[in-house]
Amino acid sequence: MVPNDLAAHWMPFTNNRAFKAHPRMLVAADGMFYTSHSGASILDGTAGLWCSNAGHNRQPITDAIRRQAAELDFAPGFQLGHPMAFSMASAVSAMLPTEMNRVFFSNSGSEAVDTALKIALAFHRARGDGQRTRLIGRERGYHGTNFGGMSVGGIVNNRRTFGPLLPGVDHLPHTLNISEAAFSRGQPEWGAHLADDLERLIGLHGADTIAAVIVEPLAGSTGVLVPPRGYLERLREITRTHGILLIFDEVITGFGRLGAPTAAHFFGITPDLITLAKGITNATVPMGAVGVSDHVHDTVMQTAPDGIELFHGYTYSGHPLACAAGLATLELYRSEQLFEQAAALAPYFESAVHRLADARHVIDIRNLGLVAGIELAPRPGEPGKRAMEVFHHCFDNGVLIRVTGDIIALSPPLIIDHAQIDRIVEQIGSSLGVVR
Ligand code: PXG
Repeated sequence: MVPNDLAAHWMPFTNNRAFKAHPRMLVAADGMFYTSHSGASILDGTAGLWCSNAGHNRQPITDAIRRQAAELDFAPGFQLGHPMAFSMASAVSAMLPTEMNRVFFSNSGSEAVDTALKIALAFHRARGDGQRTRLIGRERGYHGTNFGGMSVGGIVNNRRTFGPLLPGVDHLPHTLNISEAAFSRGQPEWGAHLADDLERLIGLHGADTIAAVIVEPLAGSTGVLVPPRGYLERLREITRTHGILLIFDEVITGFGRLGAPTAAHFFGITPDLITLAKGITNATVPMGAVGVSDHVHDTVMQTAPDGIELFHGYTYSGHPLACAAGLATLELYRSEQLFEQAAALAPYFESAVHRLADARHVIDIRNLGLVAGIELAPRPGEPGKRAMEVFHHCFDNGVLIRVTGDIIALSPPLIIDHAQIDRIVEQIGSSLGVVR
């Protein structure tokens, strides 16, 4: 083994050639900080990848994983069970809206999304409505990288290489409009009418062909798209009227990101299915989940013939280590009141990020909960370059941010304090002063 040979690892969503020419490695993490391979301390402005919500190296979680590995490392989950999976499902469902009492486990957000889409199809078929197979996503939506999620997703670079994808998919328009809603604080006033586009798609395809609509309540990956006031309410109303299931992809918004257990709580809107991952185990062990409303679950169960009711699952659905990590994580969120803490921090965070309104290159800032997007004007002829240089400059000066295109996205651990928020904002400000 050659420890410093970088060739074999084909890195995900990475400019491999650039990285391998100039590697930036993380070798340790604790609380709000990473340690880089050169020993530098890096303030984590992104909770890893929107996932280490309680901060890093939290002892109750790492202890639980250690204990579980020594006690029951793995148990088959098909036709057999182990107690932690049932406890974890109960703990997750207790955190979900009251009508949502069933949980199906996967190992990632992508798998949670494909699971939710399949459950939606199974639901309609169970009702004798098996012609409802169409799935509606949204432009600029990100639902992971498996075929279902990629198909309902709305990111051209993630789609164009991989053929025709799922048939029978259509997309709503995205909700970002900088000319109407620049520098909005919280939910923009403009844009609720964009949900009415669903009526157009229903007119085009027929409601009786549509199984589900999937959206991120707040779109993270494609640059922080905050839902306009009234938009999600309207989507809920239209889907309910037409017997279409509504799926909230809460892989990012679940577990306190908006200062509530889920975005469904935050917005007061209950979808039929919720996809979760990331913060479910504080990102320590891979795990995803789908929260399923009772009416969806019961319909599938009640009409299934004797035998396996849903032909779906993964070797590692409800893996013991993930369940142990998840139970310790949910308990930590509760005992430290981290969702409430995030809600309390949100106004300070909002004022801090909006201080960058006059910084060089900035054309928009938008925020909700502990999420912010800072959009830069692209450098002519070099889209994405400017933000990538800001990313590198921040990293080399001890602050981890995330960039997508020319948008900076911030999503710090919920344990961040005021001084650390200021530090991140000041670093971005000075990096913006340096890049061309
Ligand atoms: N849905 C949503 C809303 C996501 O944000 C996924 C599904 C897929 O999850 P997995 O666990 O399969 O990766 C995601 C993932 C970024 C970034 O920087 C965001 C994600 C992943 C990696 C980077 O914005 N979100």
